[in-house]
Order: sequence, then structure tokens, then C-alpha cells
Amino acid sequence: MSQTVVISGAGLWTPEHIVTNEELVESYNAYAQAHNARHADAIDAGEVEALPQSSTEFIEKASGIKQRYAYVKDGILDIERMRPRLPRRADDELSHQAQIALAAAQAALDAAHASADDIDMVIVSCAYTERSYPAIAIEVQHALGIEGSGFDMLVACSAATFALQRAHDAIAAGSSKGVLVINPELTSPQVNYKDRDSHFIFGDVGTAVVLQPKDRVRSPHAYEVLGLKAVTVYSNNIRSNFGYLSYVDDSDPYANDKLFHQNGRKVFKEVCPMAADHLKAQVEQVGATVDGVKRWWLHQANLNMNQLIVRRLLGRDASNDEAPTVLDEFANTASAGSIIAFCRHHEDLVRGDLGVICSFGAGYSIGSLVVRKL
Ligand code: CO8
Repeated sequence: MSQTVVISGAGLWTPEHIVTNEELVESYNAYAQAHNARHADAIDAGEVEALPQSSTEFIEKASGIKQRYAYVKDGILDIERMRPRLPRRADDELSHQAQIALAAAQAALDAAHASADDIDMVIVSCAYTERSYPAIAIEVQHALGIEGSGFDMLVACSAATFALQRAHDAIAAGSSKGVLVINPELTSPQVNYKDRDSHFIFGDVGTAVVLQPKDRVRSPHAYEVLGLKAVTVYSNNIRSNFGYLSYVDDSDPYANDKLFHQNGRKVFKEVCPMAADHLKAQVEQVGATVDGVKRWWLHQANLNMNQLIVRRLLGRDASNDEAPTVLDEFANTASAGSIIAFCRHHEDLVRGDLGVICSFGAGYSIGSLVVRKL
């Protein structure tokens, strides 16, 4: 028999370090000037391209981002390094991502008024995991003392919503009594801080969500999952070639193509209509209308993108109350964005209110859940 599945808690872990647009632009511009001075002759000869300057005005206008959090700030602004300096941890130490995941998971369990005994499946789902195996999820499962199973999933920006669907289906089918979905988004090691077009986009964060069958829920803020949908359409417009083949294909494992890169303008144009159409169909599939949705917890990649999607959906601009923004503070945190918005903006909803959690990004991938407050 199919169980009614409920989101019973969500948790957020925020790194202590902030990197402002001003700091990032000052560092990138100093790097670009040094690069151009170092290669002046080659630039004059047309053999090397001069690096252009970045600007805080552009970043805020084009994206809505004002700052981002960093798990480790040391090294990011150093123009001789331009990447965070993460201390290497021994195999018997807690890994970086497990540490982030545990903090977010504990916050979600607390919000759900749940403990390790209520969980028998852990899914760590994010844009990257720091190793192939053993799974970060199993490390977290072990640290929390959870009996059951754990596995990692990678679906870039849709990792959270796609994992929530896996969790939902396991509980609905009766094969799981409770699932922890965790998104330790450690994005800063994959950002090319030497690239003006993308150096400002990402931030680090950890989020987690607890799903349980309705009859086991003790949380004061619980949301019945009315419907969910996950869709992918292949595109190379957002890509990273980082992977295990670098060892054997004789390519430079640190080359730019091994870091995040995108054709942002194309992504913007192609993903906005896809996401709006997806959301409308998804809401209607559960028998509701877009006007009946009280809150849209949307993926946080770009403020203009979110405004466009909501305008296309509602035929008007949405207030921050209807579609809350968190990317001014957090930047794009890959799969965690919509979950941060949910964590920060759900407790004021009342019984019966409808909300939608939605992600969109690399793949392309779009995932959404329509939920109703119990
Ligand atoms: N400062 C000043 N000027 C700049 C800068 C800068 N920093 N960057 C670009 N410019 C210039 C450009 O060169 C261009 O100049 P010109 O007109 O002379 O050619 C001009 O400004 C305009 O550039 P764009 O057309 O690129 O500007 P947009 O208005 O399109 O804004 C954005 C760029 C912000 C990137 C925007 O296109 C966007 O946000 N698009 C959506 C992208 C998106 O959502 N991507 C999803 C990525 S995340 C994801 O899927 C998950 C991946 C996994 C996580 C990765 C972790 C690292």
C-alpha cells in the first residue's frame, strides 16, 4: 500500500567565512592586471588574450549576487593561488564533505523532532563528491549511528530535488521508514576564480531534509508531498570535465575545462521557458493552479532568471514573500538553493497552504515537488 510521504524537517549549515563581491573583484582584477603585465609582449603579438576587468556593478545587476560563503576562504583571494587551501585529511579523519553534511543533517533532524532511529536511508546528493568511494553518505550514516543504507548521487543543481524523489518513492513503497537527504555543496574547489565570467557565481553551504511516512511525523512544520517530477534534457552548455579519466587520457587534470564552465546566456534563454512550463504542468497535475500556490522555493542561480520564470508562470511579478530570494546572501549553491529558501521561509505557512520546491540547472535537469502544509 502506498504511504503518504511528508517533509518533516529541513536544516541549513552556513560556513563562517564570507567573500564579498568587492573582495572577489579586487582580487580577480589584480590577478588579471598581473597576468596582462606578465604577458604584455605575447598579448601585443596576438598570441595571448588579455584578461578583461570584472566589476561589482555587473555582478549584482546580472545575477543579484552580493556575497557568498566559503568553507575555507584562505587562498581564494591570493592572486598567486586563486583557489581555497583545504587541508588534506587522513583516511581515518572525518572528510570535509561529511563534516558539512553532518552539521546540516543534525539541523534537519532537530527540525523534524527526529533522531537516527527514525532514519534507515541516507542520500548525499550534490554537484560533486570529494571521492568516489566509500560514499560520503555511508560515512555520515556511520557517524550518526543510522542502521540501513546510504549512497551518493550527483545531479548538479537538481541533486536535492532528484534525491527527494528517490526518498519519497522509497517511503511511499514501504521500503524505508525515514530518509535523510543531504546536500553538502562544497562548490569553491570547482570555481575558476581566474575566469571573469564565472568567478562570482558560487558559494558553499550544506542543507538537509528529513522525509517520513505521515504516521511517524512529530514535527510542528510538516509538508505532505502531493506530487513530484524529475526531467533531464542533454546539454553541454554547463559542463565540467573533471573526472577519473584525467589520469589516463594525458590531459591536464587542472586545465580550465576540468573546472565549472558554461555558456550562461544560452542557459538563461533555454532553461527559463523549460522551467516555467515544467512548473505549470506539475502544479496542474496535482489538481491545483499556479495562483493557488502560496510559496515558490526556487533554485537560486540568478535573480533575473527567477523573476522571469515567475513572471511567465503568474503573468505578473512575484513578491519576495511569494518567491523568496536567498542568492544575494548565498550566491548559487548548486542543489542547495531551493532548500535554503525553504529552510528560511516556511514556518509562517498555515495548514493547507501549497508550496513548490524547484531546481533547474546542468544536465539540463529540472526537478520539482508540490507540497501542502499539514
Ligand atoms: N564583470 C564585468 N563584465 C562581465 C563580467 C564580469 N564579471 N562577466 C561577463 N561580463 C561581460 C561579458 O563579457 C559580456 O560582455 P560583451 O557584451 O562585451 O560580450 C557582458 O558582460 C554580458 O555578459 P553576459 O551576456 O554573459 O551576461 P548575462 O547578463 O547573461 O549574465 C550570467 C551572465 C550571470 C552568467 C547569466 O547569464 C546567468 O546567470 N545565466 C544562467 C546561468 C545558470 O543558471 N547556470 C547554472 C549554473 S549552475 C549549475 O547548473 C550547477 C553546476 C554545478 C555546480 C558548480 C559548482 C562550481
